[in-house]
Amino acid sequence: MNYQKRVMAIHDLSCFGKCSLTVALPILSAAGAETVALPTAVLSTHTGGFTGYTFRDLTEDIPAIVRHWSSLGLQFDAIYTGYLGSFEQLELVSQIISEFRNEHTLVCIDPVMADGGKLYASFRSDFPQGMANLCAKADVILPNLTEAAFLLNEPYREGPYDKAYIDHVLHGLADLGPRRIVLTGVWTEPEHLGCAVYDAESGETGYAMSRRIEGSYHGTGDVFASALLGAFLRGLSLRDSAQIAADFTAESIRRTKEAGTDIRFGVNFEAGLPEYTKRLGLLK
Ligand code: PXL
Repeated sequence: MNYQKRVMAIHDLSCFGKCSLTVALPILSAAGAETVALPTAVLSTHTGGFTGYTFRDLTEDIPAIVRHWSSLGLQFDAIYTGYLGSFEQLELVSQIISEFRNEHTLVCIDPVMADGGKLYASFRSDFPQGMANLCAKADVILPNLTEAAFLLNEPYREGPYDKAYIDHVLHGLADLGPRRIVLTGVWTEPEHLGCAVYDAESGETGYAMSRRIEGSYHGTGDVFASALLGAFLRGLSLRDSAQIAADFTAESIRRTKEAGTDIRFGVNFEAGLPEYTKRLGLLK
């Protein structure tokens, strides 16, 4: 009854700009999970639209941190990864999964590497193949449509999308290995934006859509993925978790747009945390 789930969150710490760990920690805490942070790098800001940011790579520290956790006998209910800066980190994460996975561990990989049809500038063109190999070890992956195209080594297609194309992408991604797929950035008409979810075991596909709010705010992929994982770890279905995460993200964007905040500064998800916690049944 009082069992608290423990998540290993493997992301960078971008000090300013609300993404990766600064988003994953508060959202997973609001979902009642214990979050153990494995920082892959420390940056003064994220890399989206800022210049002159600092970047300290922590790849060298990871093996010793993990060895210490191992010596303590720590067990994890989930391993959750986001932005990974190098091939070396892909390999390290793969080793961490092999070492810490047990039959109850959910491995959730957000293959952060691309958006809007383009690979992020910091990644080499062979990175997607390395990420596809890592995704083969996941239980759940959450690519956007650009990342999905790179994982499948197919050309990126602009929306609107039809269900036949979405099914093709979902099935192709499941063929890489993960049983559950959450494909983000899906839209069939301009008013709504959301995601498609696919469970390869049951063969079921579902959609979780929200009203579209224009503007490309930084860190929303991390807000969505963290909110979905938090809900899923509470025992909600993947589709219901996706709907809660889509609504939480859309509401955060709406609030931020209304405030006129610089799109690089991230979204005001904090104001939505009480409502999120309520929807998970944790607050009256
Ligand atoms: O939100 C994804 C992300 C995470 N971490 C860093 C980033 C980005 C996207 O640009 O730059 C450092």
